Amino acid sequence: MSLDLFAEDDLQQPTRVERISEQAFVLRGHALPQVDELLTALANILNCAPLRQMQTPAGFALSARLSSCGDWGWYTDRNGYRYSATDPLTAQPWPAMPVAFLALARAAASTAGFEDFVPDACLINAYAPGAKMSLHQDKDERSCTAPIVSVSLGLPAVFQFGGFQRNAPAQRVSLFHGDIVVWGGVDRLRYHGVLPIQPGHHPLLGEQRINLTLRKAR
Ligand code: MD6
Ligand code: FE
Repeated sequence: MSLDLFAEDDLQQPTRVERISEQAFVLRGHALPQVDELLTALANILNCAPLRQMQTPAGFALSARLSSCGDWGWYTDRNGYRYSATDPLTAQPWPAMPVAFLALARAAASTAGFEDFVPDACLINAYAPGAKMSLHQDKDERSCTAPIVSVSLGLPAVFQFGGFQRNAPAQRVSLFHGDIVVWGGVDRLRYHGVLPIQPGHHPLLGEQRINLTLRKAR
């Protein structure tokens, strides 16, 4: 399904909302009006909580580099996966969630039919060409009623959106700079991932893709 909407502050450019499942949507270009603000806030966050390579409990390195902001940050190392209130790398609290992130996430969630979304965690993934995210479920959050809002910036990606078991067939959805994926409700626990990022150069972000996923962790 694809319909044209005219958002209030997007300079009258049509922005498409694509439904990829019952309660999962791709909001094409919905982050574009806020990109400058998002990138300024992001640079400040990464100054305090740098991107870093993380390890799975089994000892495999994630190919994307990660950081977080908000009350809770997501972390994985040999001791397991968890949300923590402090950054293990710096022993400091994670940087605060920027108002621009909160406002964008709230608006996107509402467009997708999830009212009053107040994320308390934002996971930041940075992909260099070749980096990927294997199929996984987001199930470390305490509440499964809140949606997840995922903002794509920089190089494009092919997003895999699967079923409720890892081996179920997965749709492939191309995501571009400024696109937002929102999902929740009956689709909240679907397996999903990102195929290896293709080499390329993005005018604002260079040779990388940044993904922000905003969640309610607690
Ligand atoms: C990514 N995203 O797009 C990885 N998780 O880089 C995710 O793992 C993800 O995009 C939950 C909801 C939306 C997502
Ligand atoms: Fe995920």
